[in-house]
Amino acid sequence: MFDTLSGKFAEAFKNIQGKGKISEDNIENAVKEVRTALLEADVNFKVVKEFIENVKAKALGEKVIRGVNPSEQFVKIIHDELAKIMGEANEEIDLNRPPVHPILIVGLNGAGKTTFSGKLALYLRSKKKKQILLVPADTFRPAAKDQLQTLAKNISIDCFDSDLTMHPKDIAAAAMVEAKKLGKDIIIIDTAGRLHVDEELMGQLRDVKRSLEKYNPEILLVADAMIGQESVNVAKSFNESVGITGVILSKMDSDTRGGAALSIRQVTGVPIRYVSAGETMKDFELFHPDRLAGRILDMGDVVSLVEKAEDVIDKEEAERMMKNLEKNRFTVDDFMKQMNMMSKLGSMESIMKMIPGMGGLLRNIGDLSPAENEMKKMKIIISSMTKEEKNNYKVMGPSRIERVAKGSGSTVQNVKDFLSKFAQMEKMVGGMMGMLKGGGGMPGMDALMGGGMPGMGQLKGFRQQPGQSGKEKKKGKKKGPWGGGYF
Ligand SMILES: Nc1nc2c(ncn2[C@@H]2O[C@H](COP(=O)(O)OP(=O)(O)OP(=O)(O)O)[C@@H](O)[C@H]2O)c(=O)[nH]1
Ligand SMILES: [Mg+2]
Repeated sequence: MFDTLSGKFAEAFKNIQGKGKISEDNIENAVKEVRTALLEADVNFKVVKEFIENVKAKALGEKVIRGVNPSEQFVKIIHDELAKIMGEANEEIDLNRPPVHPILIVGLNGAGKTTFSGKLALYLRSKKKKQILLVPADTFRPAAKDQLQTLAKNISIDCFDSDLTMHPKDIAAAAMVEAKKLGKDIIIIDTAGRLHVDEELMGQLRDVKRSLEKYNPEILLVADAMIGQESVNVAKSFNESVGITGVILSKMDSDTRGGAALSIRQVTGVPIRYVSAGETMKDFELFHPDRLAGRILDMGDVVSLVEKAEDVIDKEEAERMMKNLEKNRFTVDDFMKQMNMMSKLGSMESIMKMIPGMGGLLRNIGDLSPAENEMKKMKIIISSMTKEEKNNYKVMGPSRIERVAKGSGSTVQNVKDFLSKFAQMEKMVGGMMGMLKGGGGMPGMDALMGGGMPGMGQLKGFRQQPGQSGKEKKKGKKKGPWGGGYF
């Protein structure tokens, strides 16, 4: 997502690097490149035009701030304007409405309505402590009811047993009654999709909306980010014919150029509220324009990374590990648990993109899958080890090594390699803890990130790639606490 756009922006900013101050002359090329980058990302041309005018006006009106160089100033202007066109800050749905509050999910065929209905239900229950009833109301395609029921069962959320011979507006009314009886706070109504914006469907949705009018329903449009500009037109049509209160961008994990995210708010005036990014129920995020602008400009998104980490990291487990580390104990079992926590945060690539400056580095590296595969192989080897072995790998003699190799479908050499790498890591961890106790201070973020994350050692070989700044090259030579390059 946004990879090409980020790369193009980085190129554009080179135009002003090293310039004394921003002038009409020296920003001309940069602005031109920014414009092309946005158009190529499939951003609506009117949005681009306004964006460029605002950027120019701001850049030329900007006072020269002592100590801030022009290219940094320019990047800041672009950042703020990007956030502005996407809506500045997150606008979540109003959750303080009296129960039962209806949420209607609408959108084209296959946009991801049913999937999103499940994700939203799960989020509202686990984060907002709301009682939810899911309501299938797709009367065009009977199998849609089964799909929602199965999904609801998987996440243990109640699903209304809709009578599909009824009009969706009557289904909604019946569901409201049932929800009140069950003490629910919110009902999420999953509606039918059509291939194109179609008057019959629009009429039906208007009827449902009208029947719920007194409850002030939330009408959320699920827009497929993969179809770019087209999803902007869809949002416009739905808003004009039904009236929507929010947009959800779905399939943001796919190879989208970003046009939908950057245009919809500006074109329709309706806020983008959530992002659906993946097929599992947890691939759900609040839409934060400011953070997204940061990600697009390779500034990372540390706030989201920390929030995510707080969500998935088991605090007690982490504290137990820390205590062990203080006693200079670092076992294979600990290593496995750390790797599992990492995987819960997402793919290595998605984590790295949230770290400032890593986006550019990633573009040079290209593919992180070798490191990711290496991690998978290690996990398989570890899972073939016994508890005793995981607690003390030094008991691993030739016969145990052979058994683990067989059990994990790897070679004796693979297992030996893993053990020697682990021995190295253990030594490094010991060294790091000694340093901490000796008052040497925390190793810097760079050290932690450079070699501390399992799999990151893989990056070492790529650090000397052309196009990198001298600063990054120098950083690459530093060794992480676990030594880096242990793959
Ligand atoms: N990669 C990815 N796939 C998604 C996402 N959301 C939905 N999908 C997939 O897209 C397909 C359609 O999703 P549904 O949720 O059934 O879409 P829908 O809008 O309910 O479709 P209809 O009810 O037929 O109109 C399914 O294969 C989903 O797994 C997403 O955020 N990312
Ligand atoms: Mg559906």
